[in-house]
Amino acid sequence: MLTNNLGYPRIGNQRELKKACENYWAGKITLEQLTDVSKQIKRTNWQLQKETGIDLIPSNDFSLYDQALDLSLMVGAIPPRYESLKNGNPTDLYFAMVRGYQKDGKDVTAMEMTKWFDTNYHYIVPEFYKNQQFKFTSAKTVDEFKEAKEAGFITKPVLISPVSYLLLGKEKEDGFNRIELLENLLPVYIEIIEQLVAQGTEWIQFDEPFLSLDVAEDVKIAITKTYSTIRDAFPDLKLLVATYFDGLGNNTELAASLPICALHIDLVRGVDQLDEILKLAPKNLSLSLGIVDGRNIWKNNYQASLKIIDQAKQKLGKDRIIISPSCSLLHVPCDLENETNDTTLTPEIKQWLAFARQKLEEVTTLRDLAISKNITQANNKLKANIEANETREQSTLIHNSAVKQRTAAITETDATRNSVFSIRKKLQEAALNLPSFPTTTIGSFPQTAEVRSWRAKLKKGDLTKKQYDELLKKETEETIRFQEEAGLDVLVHGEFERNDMVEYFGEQLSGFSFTKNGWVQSYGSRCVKPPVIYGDVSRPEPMTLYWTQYAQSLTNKPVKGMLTGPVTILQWSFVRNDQPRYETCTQIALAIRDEVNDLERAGVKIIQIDEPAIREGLPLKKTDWAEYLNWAIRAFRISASGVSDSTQIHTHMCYSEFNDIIEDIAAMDADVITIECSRSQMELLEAFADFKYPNDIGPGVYDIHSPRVPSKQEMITLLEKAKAVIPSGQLWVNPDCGLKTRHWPETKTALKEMVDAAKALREIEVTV
Ligand code: 39S
Ligand code: ZN
Repeated sequence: MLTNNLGYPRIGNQRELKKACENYWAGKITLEQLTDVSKQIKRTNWQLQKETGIDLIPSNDFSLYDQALDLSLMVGAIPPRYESLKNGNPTDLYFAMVRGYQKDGKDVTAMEMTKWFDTNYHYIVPEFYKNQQFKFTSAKTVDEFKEAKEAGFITKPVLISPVSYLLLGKEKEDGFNRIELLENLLPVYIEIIEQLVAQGTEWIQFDEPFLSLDVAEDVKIAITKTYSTIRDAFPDLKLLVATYFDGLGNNTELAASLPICALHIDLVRGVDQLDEILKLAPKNLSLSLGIVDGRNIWKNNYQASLKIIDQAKQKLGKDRIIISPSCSLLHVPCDLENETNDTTLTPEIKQWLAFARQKLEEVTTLRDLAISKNITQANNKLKANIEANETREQSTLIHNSAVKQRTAAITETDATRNSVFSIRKKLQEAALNLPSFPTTTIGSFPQTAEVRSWRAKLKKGDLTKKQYDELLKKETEETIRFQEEAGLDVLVHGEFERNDMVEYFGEQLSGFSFTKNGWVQSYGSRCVKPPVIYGDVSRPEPMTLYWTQYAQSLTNKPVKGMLTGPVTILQWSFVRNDQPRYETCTQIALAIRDEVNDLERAGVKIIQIDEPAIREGLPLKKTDWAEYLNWAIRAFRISASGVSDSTQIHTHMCYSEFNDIIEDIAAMDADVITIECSRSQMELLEAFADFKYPNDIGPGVYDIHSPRVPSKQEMITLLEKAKAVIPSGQLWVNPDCGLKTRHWPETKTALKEMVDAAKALREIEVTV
């Protein structure tokens, strides 16, 4: 019975990679220094996995930015617009593809980024063209295998499979289906495997996450073809195909029939697939049991896991079983032992948790228990595990009967605005008196190193709360003045007091706990520290009133109140697993509703409730969508429907394809939705147009995830595209996301250009 890991967090225990990348971009360190940091992280991770007793240790799970981008480089899928950068250093080309490039007379946009299935991780979307040819270009996979070997580790290279890679991408021209490119792509994979095998690779892991989704017939054929081709070329290679984030469903038979050595299944998300797969597994197939939750931070329940392992063991025998986490550990923080502050994370709660490193220990302990290896030690661990889980079940921290009564009493009226949108729109126009094509931003302004350092000093005690507030007031006032000067119509306070849009709210809600170092990669160098929801949620006090009111006191223009919505708070936290997610979400919805109502009472006329995560929360299989959408949309409506008709509710969404849930987005009934569109050149709007989306829309015209400054003309072009499909009276003008990751100089220039673009459109309106 082997132990296996699908992927380890690559940011480093103290976010070393994040810091090194950002320093490299700022020109503060050399490429060599960046490479050294990467090597150090990889080596530490391999070492740690080996010491923990993991048999199949992954390589190529490391990435400087993203594993899908790595693959695009590997197979030479470099979009034509980067042609002029190909002669320079490959790392700079790599970063230009995700950050854009605006230097030495060159001006190239970044590639699109979107959510990795239902996670808060973002990958870089491959771009495909008709008859595209692929070419073995980057040898990263091979180099990393060699690097590990030289350091004394024989690793299992991890690659996204060719079919899943094609499916993750997008056709950039009409007239073909990207799955047809498999024929051109597969030979490049064969070349890479050849090199790996020549280096001594025994096992290769192919990630095939689309096997957990509903897939079309041509995809199934492509998958079968892929593995039979590889099997024919490398009969002795041990191929492990990894599926995760859901059960195999209708693809079970297909998966079981593949000519591979081992199949990995997610038994956390899809425990009920085990019976079927055990029935279908042919004699030569091993099963990798994804039994330790790679998506959440709760301790494993050994007794429950052992029952499942035993069921598989009885059918397959111990030699055909591999014990694994359910998916890559990329989605959990590195090490619980980094949490040493008892007031941030109390010992009572800490004993219920396991991070990446602890999860690997769980994997080896479960293996030991299942085959009676190291048995005294393993039995002690089992006893401790039972005790820890019992303290959680019996803890008085978790249940609050007042909260439970309140969610049980919610009615349909609580989830519905007083009047329909057409009536609200007139009342809001009268109350706000905005011009056509009103301009606004999504909420945050640059979180400079200085602003973050004030917060760090406050935490250390080097600044008093009063000094900290004074500094924030000054920053907020300057931001209000800038927005007035730039001519924006609806202002925001800038959110300088917030560390993160979810963590900030969690910190003020009951039922939440935090970590000091529980970082998880979100995209590139950007990380988040998801809060831990361990108990019933309630709001002891107003959370945003102070800063919103302060900002409004500085200006006569309307200041928008900024909140994070219930689904997003749920989705971007580690959520308790002892009650259904909808129950927790409804509790959060009531807390946000209280905040919305307090803001209205304080005179705030526009309130934005961000729900960027609503799409990523969708279950992977369509049959499960309706149930999720039902409670998720209702939660948003509960939070938004306590206000009068003249109060304008905004929402914001980004980084997802929304086309397939457009009706549900409309059912949220926000007065205005601002939405990410600029990287995809307004593709998204077609769905809004086809459906005749009834309420107001602000399609983002400025891609804020790149330091590149768009020109007024560029934004006018995007707005013209929007105008062609959406009536002008419904259009708002705004960036496609918050500005917290940007610096001030580019932000100022870009926003002024954006306001000028809106003004140009108003002039055209007048002349017409
Ligand atoms: N998910 C969440 N939770 N939040 C989001 O905003 C988003 N946005 C979308 C989708 N998913 C999300 C895109 N993702 C960041 C993170 C995710 C993003 C976009 C941006 C981001 O800017 N993250 C920051 C980063 O990686 C960290 C933000 C933070 O928590 O740099 N900051 C803290 C603060 O400001 C702590 C910052 C910090 O690193 O207080 N402190 C230093 C330390 O702890 C010390 C500070 C100093 O001395 O300067 O070492
Ligand atoms: Zn956004």
